[in-house]
Amino acid sequence: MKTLKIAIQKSGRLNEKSVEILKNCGLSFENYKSSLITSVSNFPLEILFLRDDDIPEYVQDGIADLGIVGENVITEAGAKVTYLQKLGFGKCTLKIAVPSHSNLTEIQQLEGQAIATSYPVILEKYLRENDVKNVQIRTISGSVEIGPGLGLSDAIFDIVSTGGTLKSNGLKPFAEVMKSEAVLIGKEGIELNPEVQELMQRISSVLRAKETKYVVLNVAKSNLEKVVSLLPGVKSPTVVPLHEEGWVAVHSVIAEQDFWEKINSLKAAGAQGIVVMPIEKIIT
Ligand code: PRT
Ligand code: ZN
Repeated sequence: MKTLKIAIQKSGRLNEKSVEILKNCGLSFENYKSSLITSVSNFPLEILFLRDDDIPEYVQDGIADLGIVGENVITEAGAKVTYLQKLGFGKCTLKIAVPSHSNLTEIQQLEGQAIATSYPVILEKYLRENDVKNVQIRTISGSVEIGPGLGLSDAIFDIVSTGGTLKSNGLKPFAEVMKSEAVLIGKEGIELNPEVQELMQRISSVLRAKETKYVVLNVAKSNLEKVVSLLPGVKSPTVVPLHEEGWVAVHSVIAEQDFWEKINSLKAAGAQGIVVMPIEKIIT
């Protein structure tokens, strides 16, 4: 059996969730902060811990078979890799931001201005596609948001998630350029051998479980149809009789996303004693 290698971020925003997803896949490994490589004891896999910027090239060059990294980093590196799965964490948006007092309204008005960024490739492509000319792109490796305050640039192009950093530096979002999240990547033309497929299936089942909750509730038989019509379940809801005549318990799975709305409609339809539990995995 071939031992696969997967590259994940050593430390930083994606590290914890990357480790968590692999552990939730049932992979058993030591996660020492000092180690650069670790072996999984119950799956033919080695984990490489790297700077996120290095992950796309490692995968492109086949040093690692797989990687977990932000789409922004892959696009910036221009790496030729295959996207295998979106992972639902590390979500952010890359935006151009300008000083809060600025009255720019059109991106064409950025002509002749200086923009500070750590993502010159993505910015350059965006400006080219939108036919904005003569922009000076000032590439800096960090703390981009202080650029306008220091007189280094008129605007910035950076990652925004809550927007708090922009605000506290007297900036406001101006144009949204790219959305990003952590993805599982493989070498271009990666052979989807049984080990790779097994790992991808495990990741999918962990992600599916995360997006859903297990719900058990009691309902009078007279309200059963109304309640069941609100519940999809994996196939369809399970209905079991209660000891009390005329009552049943319904077991089902609901999406995390419309959780509160669903619970309120279930209550309105006559559901009682609603118990909600996390799901570890869903194998289909
Ligand atoms: O050391 P290494 O090179 O591995 O890590 P790094 O320092 O380059 O990256 P790291 O760990 O900061 O981020 C890794 C990845 O997380 C990024 O490439 C993105 O894909 C993703 N991500 C998600 C973010 C954010 N959200 C985020 N908010 N990366 C950075 N930020 C920063 C942003 O640069 C800005 O300074 O957070 C600030 C803005 O946050 P808000 O919430 O104030 O808007
Ligand atoms: Zn980095």
